[in-house]
Parts: sequence; structure tokens; C-alpha cells
Amino acid sequence: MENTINELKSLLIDVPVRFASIPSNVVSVKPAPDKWSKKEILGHLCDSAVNNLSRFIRAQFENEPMNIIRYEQNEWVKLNGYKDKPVTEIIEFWKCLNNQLVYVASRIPEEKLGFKCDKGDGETLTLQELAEDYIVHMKHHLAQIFND
Ligand code: NI
Repeated sequence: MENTINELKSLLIDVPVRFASIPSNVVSVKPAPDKWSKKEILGHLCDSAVNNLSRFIRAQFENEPMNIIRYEQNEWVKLNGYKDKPVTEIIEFWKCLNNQLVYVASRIPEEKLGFKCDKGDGETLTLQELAEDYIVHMKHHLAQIFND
């Protein structure tokens, strides 16, 4: 878990600076009507943080295996209104959420890291793997934001 936390800590330093440097006429562009803008992708990462914070908390008191509750990502992006929200506010939201995730993750007792979480498709993940997946998912979307 320590590596995962350190990776998230370094993203917390880099991402806000890099995102803030994207020209304002670029962040809001939708590559296609059904595709998210860079701003909306960052919003989606906020939604991922909200949902994963809930999972990290629940995994510490619910019965094993805990059900991983999925979320309708397009609805979340739409209903959070990221399209119309100032970029600076989305960046702040992302920072606050991930700060809390680092804080919560660093307090998870060692013996809880093998706790099983049910993906719902017959597959289970440990809490440690859930945290690793969170970073993999984030990096996938950060690559879309910064490389496309
Ligand atoms: Ni995603």
C-alpha cells in the first residue's frame, strides 16, 4: 500500500499544475458529441475518487466479501455538471478528494489489505488490488488528458 500511496501523493503535486496549464479553449473541447472534454475527464476522476473513498471505508467494516457498487459514469459526469463548472473548482475538488484518499488509505491496518471485494462478475479483488486499480484507472485517464 505504501507504493500506491506514494504514487498518489506525487500525482497530487503534479496533476493540478499540469492541468492548470492547459489553455482554457482546449479543456472544454469535446472530441465528439458523446466523448468527454478534458475538463469532464478530470470530473470523472473526481467521481472515481468519491466512489473509491466509499469503497475504502466500507471495506473496513462490512462483511467479507464486500460488494463493489458500480456507478453510472456518464450520469455522474452529466449530473455533476462538470461541463459548466470552472476548471479551477474541478481541480480543487480533485485535490481535496485525493488528499482524503491518501489520508484514509494510510490509516488502513495492514491486516485489512487482503480483505476481499466482490466485483459482481464472479471475480474478487483484495483491498490492496482495489487501491492499485484506482491508480491504474487514474493514469489511463491522465494520459488521455495530457497526451491527446
Ligand atoms: Ni474511467
